[in-house]
Amino acid sequence: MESKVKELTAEVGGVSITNPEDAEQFRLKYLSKKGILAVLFDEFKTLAPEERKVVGKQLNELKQLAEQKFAQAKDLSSNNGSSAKESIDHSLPSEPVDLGSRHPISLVRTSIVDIFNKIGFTISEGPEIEDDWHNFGALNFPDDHPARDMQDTFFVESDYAEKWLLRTHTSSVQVRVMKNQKPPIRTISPGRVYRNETISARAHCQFHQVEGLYVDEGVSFADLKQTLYYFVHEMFGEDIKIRFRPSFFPFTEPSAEMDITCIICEGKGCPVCKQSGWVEILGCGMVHPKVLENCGIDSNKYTGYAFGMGIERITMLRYQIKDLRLFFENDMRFLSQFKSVL
Ligand code: 2NM
Repeated sequence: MESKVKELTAEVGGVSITNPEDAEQFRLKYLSKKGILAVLFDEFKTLAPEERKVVGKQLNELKQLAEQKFAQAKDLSSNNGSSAKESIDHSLPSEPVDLGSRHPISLVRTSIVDIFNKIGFTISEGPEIEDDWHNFGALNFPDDHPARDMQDTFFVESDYAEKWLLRTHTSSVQVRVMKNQKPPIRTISPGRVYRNETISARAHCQFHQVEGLYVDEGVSFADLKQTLYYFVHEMFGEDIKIRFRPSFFPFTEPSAEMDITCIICEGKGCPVCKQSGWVEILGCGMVHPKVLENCGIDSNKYTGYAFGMGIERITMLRYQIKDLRLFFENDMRFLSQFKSVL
């Protein structure tokens, strides 16, 4: 057996493997379960103890040699790509990457936030599930106000005494700010809001708002108008005209709605502005003294203005989108038309 092992050691040492097929042949012949080495190890078990000592060492060396050969051959085949690698032209342009695009609501929200940031407004955010006090009570909505109706507001089932609901405006965030901070307060609250509306081209049960609030000593309606002029001119351009109409909200007194020149027809009259040349873009007013007091602010010392706008409405005007449902359907044919992420 000793000479057989020696012979085989020479044989294995002399084998040259140059391709994967040879390597596999080599493995089958020497290293597989029924290969030459396995047979030798079986034979080894039958030897006399003194013979085993010598042959065992040689046999192990043979096994190591064979395994080494096979391992080297495998290295060789995985390195074989080297010739293929050299054929890659590194100067070729790469495959185009499909970039995502920003949602139009996000684009417009970002522009609005940037415009108010520039004149010192902070951003405040708050929960989308609110209690009745933050969404209605503190904001001077009477107990029998229709907005509190199940038909208008989504209530959340709860075991608490307090009614819980999906916020119907982001004024609830500003109630929290007024409770937690001292004037001067200058903040905007962008966010998603919910109303129990029948879904159509002009209404949805979820939409987005930006509300603004400025509370300090001596804040006036003139300050409000000046801030909104600045906003409209930044957002839509210097040529846009503005008008205020008296209105009513529970949380402001006096209250107004603001129209701007219709940006579709530039004021000439079209279906979007119903031939009037004007489109409404926001509601505003002086914060009701009761609201200030409800939030722990002295209404003899401080006054404030507030405004609120729907981001969907501004986005529809900006991009001439006629159906609000498009914002919520995630149709790629719609979404991919907007500015890409980079
Ligand atoms: C609007 C219109 C008018 C408003 C009021 C307040 C608060 F919290 F200060 F009372 N925040 N936002 C407001 C005022 C919102 O949206 C059409």
